[in-house]
Amino acid sequence: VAKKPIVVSTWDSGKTANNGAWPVLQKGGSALDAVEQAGIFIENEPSCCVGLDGNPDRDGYVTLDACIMDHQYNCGSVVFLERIKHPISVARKLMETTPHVMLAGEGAQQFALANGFALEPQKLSADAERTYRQWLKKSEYKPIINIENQSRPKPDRKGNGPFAPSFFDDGTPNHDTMGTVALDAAGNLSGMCTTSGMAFKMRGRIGDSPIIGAGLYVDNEVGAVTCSGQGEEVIRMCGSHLVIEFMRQGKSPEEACRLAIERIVKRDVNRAKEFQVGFIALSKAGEIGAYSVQPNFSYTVMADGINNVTTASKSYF
Ligand code: SD4
Repeated sequence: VAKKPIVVSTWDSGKTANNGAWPVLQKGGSALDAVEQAGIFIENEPSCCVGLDGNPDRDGYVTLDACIMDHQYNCGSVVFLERIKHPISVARKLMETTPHVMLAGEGAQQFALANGFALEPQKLSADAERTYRQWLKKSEYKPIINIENQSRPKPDRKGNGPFAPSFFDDGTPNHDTMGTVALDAAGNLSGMCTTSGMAFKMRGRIGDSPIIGAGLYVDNEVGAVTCSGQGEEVIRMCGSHLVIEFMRQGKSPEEACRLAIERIVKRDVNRAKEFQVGFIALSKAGEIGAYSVQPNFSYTVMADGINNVTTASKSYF
């Protein structure tokens, strides 16, 4: 159990997200403000996996999904959003100023523009452009198992940078999502998830990340859960909500994540060898747990001002 406030984010690049959240939490700010800042920080990070610098869909367009949820079941989500830098803030605006929970595509973009968000140029980052061109040679959609830490070399193209970018030197896409959950000094939980989605997805494809109950769920009586990996597998089991319900039944965060992963794998164990899903869970009491299908699912915990990358100690395979 870590001392609150606490912020936990997926992957090594969770360090950047946590760095956005921490100043808010440290000052006694709300978990909601903290997770929004986490989203903004990671959406601003050019060498990381989410936001407008992420990988495009198979037609060459970056389409973004994000959601946010507070301690009172308020939630907001935007999907298939193009040319807007901070989908997480659009999701929050939607949550706070409209009766709706989800907005898609053109409507989401219109809403963003009406609320003062700028329309960014339609263009790929240099890295995404290079990766996309390479992908076009075969144009084969094949989600890559997200793995960081020990099993692959740290893929730093420029020879620096503390975390894995959205693709490796050989052009293989890495992950493309950031999930963050936080517990503030007042004892309230919130969470967010932001993504450019699986690289080279079909145009219009939506994963789990912006779906409340799949990529994110917060129940202030119980805990906050988010995840990363193959979104379709998470959606069919309502992954994050499932973890919360196991926690409500008294399971620890790690056990709850394990049970949800087992549910996902059980559908087809052989197929599960080909994909990754990893959950992180933070309980109301400040316990943290994680579990994944494949080994080496990393996440980053910040408490007491220390931002620490760790790897889920257990996985299904
Ligand atoms: C998706 N869950 O769009 C996201 C992808 C992801 O690391 O998590 N990548 O399905």
